[in-house]
Amino acid sequence: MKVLVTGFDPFGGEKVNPAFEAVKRLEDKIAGAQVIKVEIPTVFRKSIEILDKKIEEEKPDVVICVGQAGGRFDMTVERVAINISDASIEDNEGNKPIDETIFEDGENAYFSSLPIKSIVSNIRNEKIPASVSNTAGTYVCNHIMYGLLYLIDKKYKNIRGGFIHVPYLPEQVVDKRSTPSMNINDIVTALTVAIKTTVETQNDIKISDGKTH
Ligand code: PCA
Repeated sequence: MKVLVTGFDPFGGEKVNPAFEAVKRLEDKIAGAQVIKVEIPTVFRKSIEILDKKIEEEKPDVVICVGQAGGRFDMTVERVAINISDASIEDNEGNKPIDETIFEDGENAYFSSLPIKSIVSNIRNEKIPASVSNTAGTYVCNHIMYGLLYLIDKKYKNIRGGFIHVPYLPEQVVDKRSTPSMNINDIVTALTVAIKTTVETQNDIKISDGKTH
């Protein structure tokens, strides 16, 4: 089995992105699966084009995209991506789409095809905080998750894919009061668990991890 894992480059004035910092530290083999790691620019459209090329080239069985969610305290496994971009800041090439449809011929939303509940449960078993998130936002992370699931729906039917957001690293919050962070080793462990769980789980477990708001 082959797993393609992507991590975004730094954006929004940060010097690092914990997503690619963690992705590049992953083992090359996890649960018997080959792990391919790739850095993706935080740029609307281009990020999806690069992902598409990489999928074409590598023909993975699983694709997991990873991004930074500054301000969140835990690992958040995204449930859904929506067909809209509404940027609050420019991307790394100066794009700032407002209420823009990602793919005209796509569904309004796509659900992750990763075993999200099993992933959350197994990360928590490692004593690392994790939860299911019901919004990946409307910036480049939602964009690439939507693009990935659109591509899977349109041309890579047998691939399972989804998205995981990770908190800031401690070094990023030195000058941000009361902002949560997670150390790199825990993020790497949590992503490793997510990959292992996806490789080993076909049917997700049914446990509640919903929210009232
Ligand atoms: N996080 C941003 C885009 C790139 C990243 O790592 C987001 O959550 O949209």
